[in-house]
Amino acid sequence: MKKVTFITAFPEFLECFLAHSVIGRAVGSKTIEARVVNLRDFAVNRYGQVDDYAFGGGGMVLMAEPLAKALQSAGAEDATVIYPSPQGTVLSQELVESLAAREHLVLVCGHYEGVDERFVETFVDLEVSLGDFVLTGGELPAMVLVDAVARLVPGVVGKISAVEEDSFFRGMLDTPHFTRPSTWRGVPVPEVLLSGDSAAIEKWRKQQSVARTIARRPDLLASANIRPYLPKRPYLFLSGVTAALSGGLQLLERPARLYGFERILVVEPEEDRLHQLSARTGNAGEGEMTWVKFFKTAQQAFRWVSKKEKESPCAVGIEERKSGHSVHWLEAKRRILESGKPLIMGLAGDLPEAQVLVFPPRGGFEGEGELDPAVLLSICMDRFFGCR
Ligand code: 4G0
Repeated sequence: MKKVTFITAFPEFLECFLAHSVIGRAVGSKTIEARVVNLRDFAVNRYGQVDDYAFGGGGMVLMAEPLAKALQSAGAEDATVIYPSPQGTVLSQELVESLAAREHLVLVCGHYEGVDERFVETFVDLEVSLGDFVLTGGELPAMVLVDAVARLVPGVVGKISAVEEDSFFRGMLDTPHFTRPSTWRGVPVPEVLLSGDSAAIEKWRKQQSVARTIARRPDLLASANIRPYLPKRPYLFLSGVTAALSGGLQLLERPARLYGFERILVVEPEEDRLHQLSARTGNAGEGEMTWVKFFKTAQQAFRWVSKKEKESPCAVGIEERKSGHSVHWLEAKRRILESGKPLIMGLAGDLPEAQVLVFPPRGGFEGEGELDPAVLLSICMDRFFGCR
């Protein structure tokens, strides 16, 4: 967004917003070009009338012609015309990001019962709502939207890292923040923040984000990328049979890396088959000797993880068929976060010791047979650890 135009019957209302603080500086430095068009300059009579009674009863409605003339005066041929209204699609950070890529935004600020629908149909590209509540005018939502978009424009917010961090930790709530004094009215700042131990601080902040998201906005977990919030990288667990099946191990290596897994653990009690499997991995000769680890029993694999992570792991089993004990993957995602333990993910059939069992994926078209294990595990890796 380089240019923004507000069309409003109350131009004074926008002055403070455009003159002060972060937005004020962006406008002052011409990082953003802002214009306010006074709707009353395009009134239908010399009394400055821009609204009229709604046909069929109801309150006042902004007339189409003054709005159309105001829009024309804004030179907005290539602009994206946005109309804030309670009937719009709800604004989200995703929508804010896509709007930041537009050159010129025009915000049409409605009042009373809104604007003549014929203007909306003819000129408005996007009707946007901030949420399910009603305000006296569209000016505040227009300013809110522009504020959210403006902070994504390079040069508007000084610390670009702050903006980037928001998107990296996208989808989870922020951690609490504290500043001096270290004790205020008898309430101390959490000790860890004063410790100078940056690893411990990082860990604490992630725990806080997780706890708050689960308590306040559990709905966010559905689309949140939880990988950055796990205390440790997860492990992928495969039995020898699964690993061998239609080249499962080779197929799963790349996705396991893509989704940030620490290791693939393969359990095969039979010596010959173990040798065959290990010969087929890219392990030898590529300087990645230990990315796939082989064990004779699941117990050994679990003990190896416990020792490495200094904590017993939490095993999550993906079912190939729904059983009575399994949970929805959203519930599993929550439990994984809450456990705070190193995670081992595999097929339920391969992991009799799994603490959490997850329903198999469903497409709504049943009766097409079970999925190939590599496909099944890839789908689940994306559900649990994919970026949205
Ligand atoms: C259009 C947006 C604009 C129609 C605008 C009101 C809340 C929001 C306005 C109406 C607004 C929001 C039909 C009352 C101006 N209030 N939730 N007020 N009607 O974003």
